[in-house]
Amino acid sequence: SEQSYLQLLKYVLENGTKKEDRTGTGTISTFGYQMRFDLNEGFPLITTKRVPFRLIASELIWFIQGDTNIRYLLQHNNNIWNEWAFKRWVESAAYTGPDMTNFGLRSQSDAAFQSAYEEQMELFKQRILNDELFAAEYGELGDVYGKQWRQWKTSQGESIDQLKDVIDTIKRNPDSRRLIVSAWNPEDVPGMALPPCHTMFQFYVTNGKLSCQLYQRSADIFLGIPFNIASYALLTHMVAHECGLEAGEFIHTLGDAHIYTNHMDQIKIQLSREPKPLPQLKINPDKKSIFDFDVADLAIDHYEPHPTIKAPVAV
Ligand code: THF
Repeated sequence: SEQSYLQLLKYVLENGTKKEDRTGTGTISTFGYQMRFDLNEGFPLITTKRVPFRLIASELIWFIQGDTNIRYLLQHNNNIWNEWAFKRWVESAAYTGPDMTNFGLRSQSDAAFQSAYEEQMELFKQRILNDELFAAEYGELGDVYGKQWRQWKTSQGESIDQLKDVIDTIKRNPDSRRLIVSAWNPEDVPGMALPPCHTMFQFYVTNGKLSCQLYQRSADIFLGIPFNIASYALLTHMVAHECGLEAGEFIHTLGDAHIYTNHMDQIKIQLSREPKPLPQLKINPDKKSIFDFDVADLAIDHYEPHPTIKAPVAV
């Protein structure tokens, strides 16, 4: 239940040690942690703050389609990957606007810079939406999840559809202990803007129920984790739906589990709140294959969370 997540927040507040990080923001961090969510208790969308389900659904469908270009996300009014594409754009030779070096940190401390950044980001988004050639070049995030899940490159120049293969195996041989999808490709990692945080996941079938365990190497506990829990819970439900199984558990295993130091006030507010009952997931029963799903086929019922808590994302 949601308590597992709230306990994680408390655990890292109490046991975390100060640790510097790639983004320069600063964190308190612990190593190695596991949470379990029984998907029969309700859909694990956190209620102690509002978590936007439609962003989770459109991001997951984007992964499942094998798409790695933020254009699809922007067309669905989803801005969660913008910073990573924007970073590539402002670091490219073609960018001639004002200097955007280190925009993530600078926009938090410098109001004049922040308005210049917001203006450049808006121009960038409009160009991605309206200019197909620009989008093909600068909306592309490279070998992120969609690519590794659906078109893993082999040394023979072929491509492996890990997600389709794992679904086929669940149907044919549900007892398999090899129901794995890996996003971590050691050959690609040095050249990646953001090496995958969700390193690999494994499915498991017993008593007609499908469970999923994710190993996440790096976990942004306040902003990312509520998204990640809901996203993999949703994936588990969708794969179970296609395979004629019930959903079992989602097990979330974390490596470097950290709280950014600029999320502390937000976490105190969140921990002062009482969790509400978990909502229910509704999947369009007419859709059979997860590869045919659209955002409109997925909905959340009876979700009455506490209000949104805003926080800056570390880039
Ligand atoms: N980088 C960092 N620092 N944290 C992450 O969680 C993260 N992700 C993905 C890639 N890099 C990351 C991107 N996922 C939000 C949520 C998930 C993200 C990125 C950003 C976010 O800002 N959520 C806001 C709402 C945003 C909105 O409404 O537009 C929130 O309040 O939850 C790990 O998967």
